[in-house]
Amino acid sequence: MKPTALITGATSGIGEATARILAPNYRLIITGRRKERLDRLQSELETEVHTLHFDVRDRQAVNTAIENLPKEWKEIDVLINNAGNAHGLAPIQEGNVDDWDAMIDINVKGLLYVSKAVIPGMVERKRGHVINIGSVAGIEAYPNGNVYNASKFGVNAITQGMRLDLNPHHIKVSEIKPGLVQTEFSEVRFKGDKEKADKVYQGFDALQAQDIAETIEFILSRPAHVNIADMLVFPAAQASSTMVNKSK
Ligand code: NDP
Ligand code: 8X3
Repeated sequence: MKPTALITGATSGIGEATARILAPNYRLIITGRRKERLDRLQSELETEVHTLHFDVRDRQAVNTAIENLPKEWKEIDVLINNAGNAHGLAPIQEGNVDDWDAMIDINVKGLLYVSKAVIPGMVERKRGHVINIGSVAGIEAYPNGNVYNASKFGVNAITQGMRLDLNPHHIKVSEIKPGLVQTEFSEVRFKGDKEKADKVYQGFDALQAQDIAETIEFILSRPAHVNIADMLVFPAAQASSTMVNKSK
């Protein structure tokens, strides 16, 4: 039987592309809040798919969904903690506290809730692989990024901690830190302002979700004795959080 991978945030961007690329070799548990998108993706993927519909901020909903997985879906081999977003882009003194709550609650606490629901089973089985989607924003702050940066620095710290704590249990832990990827990310950050979002990716060739999905596939396809612990992936035009060559 194919191994089972659970992907959070599979309704768009990196998570959706990852589901599509893993489908030939994995059974998939795909999760997100937008149920109709999960249903559509399920109908398009040529593998066994189970959908779970929850907000990662809702600890009870996360636990209930994962505890009540049908028996044949309980053994999760791969967890891809991808769900997340930026909300707003403002100097610290002008930041919207609801945006701050959303970023900490989704990107940090949501990742922890899903991990806590899935990892104990991996420990019991003494096998598994956790891939956390961090960001260049988690190793280098940028102007107005403040709390989004904090959330991704948090993901970086959690990944390092997971790798130490899960080492005795034969569980691999990896982090991918993408630079600028053209997804729904900026539309969410700018609260649906598509024009503003599109500007982020003008003047250079941004990464596409497929590029990150391919790195996930690469990490998962290494032999059992290899763990790609950490990967920083930029578009060729990007040199740092703040330096992008937009002269195209
Ligand atoms: P998208 O906005 O396209 O996708 C975000 C995904 O996260 C969606 O499937 C969304 O599903 C899910 N999600 C968001 N909030 C919640 C929530 N509260 N509960 C459950 N699911 C949620 O963005 P990306 O694909 O770009 O983002 C994926 C990850 O990559 C994020 O962690 C992001 O921080 C990270 N990243 C993105 C970069 C970029 O430039 N795009 C660069 C570096 C890292 P739904 O709305 O249906 O719940
Ligand atoms: C997403 C990349 O630079 O917009 O994490 O923060 S950035």
